[in-house]
Amino acid sequence: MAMRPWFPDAKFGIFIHWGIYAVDGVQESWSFFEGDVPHDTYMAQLDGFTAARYDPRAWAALFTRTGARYAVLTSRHHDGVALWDTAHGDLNVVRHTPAGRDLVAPYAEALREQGLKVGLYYSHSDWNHPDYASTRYEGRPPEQENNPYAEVPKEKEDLDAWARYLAYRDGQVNELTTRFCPDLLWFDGEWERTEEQWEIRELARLVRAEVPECVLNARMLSEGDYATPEQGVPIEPPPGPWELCLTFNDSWGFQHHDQNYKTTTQLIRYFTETIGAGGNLLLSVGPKEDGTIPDEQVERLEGMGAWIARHADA
Ligand code: FUL
Repeated sequence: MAMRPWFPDAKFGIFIHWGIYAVDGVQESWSFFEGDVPHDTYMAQLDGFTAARYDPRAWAALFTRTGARYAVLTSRHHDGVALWDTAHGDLNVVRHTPAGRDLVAPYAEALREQGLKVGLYYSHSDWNHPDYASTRYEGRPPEQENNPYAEVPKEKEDLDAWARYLAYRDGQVNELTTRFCPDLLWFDGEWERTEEQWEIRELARLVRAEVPECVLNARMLSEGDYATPEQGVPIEPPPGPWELCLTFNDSWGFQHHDQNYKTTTQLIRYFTETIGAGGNLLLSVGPKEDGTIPDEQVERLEGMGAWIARHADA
């Protein structure tokens, strides 16, 4: 499929890692998966997620001032907590957090009002879903004990559970496409199964039937439109369209203890190096649980925006 023309020219997008992990400021999903935080403690963050000062119009205005042309919000990370009132599965912020409302629709509306393209991140994998056997399947070879990137072999899969899981995932993706009409879907978590197990072709068909113009990242495997290197400009840029995703500090989401911020100048250098090599930069903000973006990130975005505005016509 031909790449949508807006994407390779977009140059700058904002990633938004927002979820219950912002409550305690722990790593998104991985903190419980890797045992840094007990599962109960991680899930107890549901009670502290308020979205009390969530103002997506202010987000969109900020992103526009920075020169960004699109944003990508984590609608559901590997922890399985959906930010919208999904009818598939029980785990979402509407039912289980004080936020108590759909956070995706106002985001999509606010971005569109300001002419920004609407991207949604969605993880194929859900480490909290009862039908999702994570990589910790029984009989796993010892050398793969701590390797989250290992694929689950076909013979280890409970096929009924897997069919239910895929129906759940497809149901959620269908809600995302029909309700929010994303311009871009940023899939993730694909490394845990094969393309065939994920039924990627069928999923792409489902997406394309609703939003034929939607750009898909390469974590949709062979159906993806562009490559997604992380955290550094590749020495050899990928052959087709690509996008570098990058953190301000060392965290995708909000982690108050992480003050290892790149300077505005360093971020501008990432930006120029990326676009000079033909990619887009997708820089990840980590809003707090109340929906406000940390000052350190706002300041840097404003600084980048001023630089981009000065050089836009150069
Ligand atoms: C990865 C995820 O596992 C990280 O948590 C983060 O969302 C990054 C952008 O993609 O695959």
